[in-house]
Amino acid sequence: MSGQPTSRVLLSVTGINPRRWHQLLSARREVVLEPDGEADPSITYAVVWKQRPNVLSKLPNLKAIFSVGAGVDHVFHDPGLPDVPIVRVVADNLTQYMTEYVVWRVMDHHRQGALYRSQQARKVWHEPPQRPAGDISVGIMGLGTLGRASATALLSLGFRVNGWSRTDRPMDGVSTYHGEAGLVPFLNATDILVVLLPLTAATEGMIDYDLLGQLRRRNGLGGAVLINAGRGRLQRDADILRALDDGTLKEASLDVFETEPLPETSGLWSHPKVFVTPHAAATSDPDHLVGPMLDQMDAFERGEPLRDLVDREAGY
Ligand code: NDP
Ligand code: OXD
Repeated sequence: MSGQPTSRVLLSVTGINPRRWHQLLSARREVVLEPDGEADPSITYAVVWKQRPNVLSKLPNLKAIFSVGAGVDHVFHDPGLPDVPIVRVVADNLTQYMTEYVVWRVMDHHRQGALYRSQQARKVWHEPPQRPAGDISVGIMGLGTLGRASATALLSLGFRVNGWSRTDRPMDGVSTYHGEAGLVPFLNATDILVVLLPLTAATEGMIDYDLLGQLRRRNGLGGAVLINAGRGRLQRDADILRALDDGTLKEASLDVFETEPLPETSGLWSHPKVFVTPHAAATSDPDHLVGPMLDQMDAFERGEPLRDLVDREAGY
């Protein structure tokens, strides 16, 4: 870096261990671990996960913010967020993890994992009827990077796939719907709902009792299923419990929750129809993500445009 003006990276993360991120970023850039670096004019990039509010706004020469996650709601929490480009994670490795999670959970519901686990606990030898994947429609809310990869994998397994997005996103083999007008027709044609939406002002709280009531329940599964790996605040936890208890929902797989970690008092932990994972569907792995982040910083300094930019207006 000798001969060049110093261009340092601020690492500001909450709730994740910064050690590996720090180590890998430091291989090619000088890194300042927040709370150091306040108002430091040599900092030009910030790498963040739930950054401490009002820290970025004090950096006079900040040029871009890199989110450690694909979702960026955590970046927008900051009331003093400076008006610089925000880059989010779009990476094969993360997409693969999410695709695996979606396929795993869809297959488990489709192949009646909950029933077999309960039968095994009671030493019951009983074979329920089987049905082909083609009898089941999986509806993916959020047909973006992760939704499209999941749709491709599910199609290859023989499921019927529906997709819902904000704008029109045609996809071969998928019945696509978009916008407010497309929502109810999409839900009415869906047996297993997979939520891969970002958390924005438009999507917050939308997975509620009324929405779940629109899913198709008279189907080969014997009920409607919810899988949410998007964000917890898209859903109303209490509405999910109500829907499970009155049969509006047959089962749910939840990776994300209104409050994380999921409080011990939540009825979701011990509900027999719920499968809980701790926001672990697709981990941001620094060994896969730091290299491309550093490459982007280098390319930006050569005058190339940044990729995977967040649309601040849309909020994702
Ligand atoms: P993308 O931005 O690629 O896709 C988002 C999709 O949601 C797009 O299809 C978009 O529509 C759609 N969408 C956004 N707002 C609305 C709306 N108001 N109405 C209808 N559709 C809407 O994001 P990714 O696929 O990369 O990631 C999705 C989310 O997954 C992340 O935001 C994050 O919250 C979550 N995530 C969770 C992880 C976990 O471990 N649980 C890991 C990684 C991500 P359009 O195509 O028209 O823009
Ligand atoms: C993400 C996440 O947004 O891990 O990438 O939740």
